[in-house]
Amino acid sequence: MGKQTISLIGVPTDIGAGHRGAAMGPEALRVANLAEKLQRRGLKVIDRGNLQGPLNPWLPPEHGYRHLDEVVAWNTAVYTAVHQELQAGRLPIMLGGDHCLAIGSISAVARHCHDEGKQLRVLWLDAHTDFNTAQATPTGNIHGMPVACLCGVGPAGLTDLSGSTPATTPDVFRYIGIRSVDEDEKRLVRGANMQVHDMRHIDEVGMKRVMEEALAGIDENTHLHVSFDVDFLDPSIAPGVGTTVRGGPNYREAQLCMEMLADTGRVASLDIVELNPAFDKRNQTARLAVDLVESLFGKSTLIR
Ligand code: EXY
Ligand code: MN
Ligand code: MN
Ligand code: MN
Repeated sequence: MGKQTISLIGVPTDIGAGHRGAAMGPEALRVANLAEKLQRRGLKVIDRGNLQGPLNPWLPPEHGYRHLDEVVAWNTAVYTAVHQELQAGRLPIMLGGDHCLAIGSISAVARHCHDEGKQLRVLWLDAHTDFNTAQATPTGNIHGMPVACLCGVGPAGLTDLSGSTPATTPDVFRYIGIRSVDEDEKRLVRGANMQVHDMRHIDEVGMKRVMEEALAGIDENTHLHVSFDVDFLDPSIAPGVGTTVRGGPNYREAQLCMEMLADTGRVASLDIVELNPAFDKRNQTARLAVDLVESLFGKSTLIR
């Protein structure tokens, strides 16, 4: 296979989040030289610039959702942009923005996989399971709901983006790094029989075995999508997120996770979400995210 062309799609909004600032994520990743670092790896990179959508009105939830109309508008734009890049044979990287935007990106990936007869596997790197519903959510923030929406549980405008509902099913997801799940959400995650590699499991068996488990069953027909919520990382190395939860993967654990994903050769789309420069120090979290993404695209410390 020849070298891939990567498309960067900026999505500057915090419309689904509980803190303002993730709208500045795309520019922080550009300032941290994301495109240049990937180009230095021999990849072709096209920066598509930023999508546009409604401003954040910063209102309380209605019927269990905050800013539902605006979230639908942003995700519709993400769906169209990501799908277009996939259809053209390019590898889209969606630069969030908050994690609600993965509804649009993964709906596009699911549609593409369905049309191409590919098997989809989604690696969800996150402190949270993002499996809430309007009834279960303690906040109404839709960035806590994308996985549920992708599995068909949520409002019509978010569950039907791909043209068929559900966009995908619980069995395609592998959660890595989980350490904060709401009580009602836990019941939903268990009920859907989701595969959860939580921090306790990483502590007990190590990142290597966790990644082997999460990648089991993939083959040459698999489209691997990585949804990288930066709050996956331990806050001591990644303070630039709105929803820090202590006890996350350290630098080497995160690198090994990315390196093992790269080794598969099957990564075909990526979200980088929840980076919040308003909480960051000297753009260090953006620079760390870029460092990890370089590893996801093959940078290695190996000399053999
Ligand atoms: N579970 C909480 C909620 O639903 O409000 C927190 C969700 C945080 C979601 C972050 C982005 O991963
Ligand atoms: Mn394709
Ligand atoms: Mn998330
Ligand atoms: Mn999270």
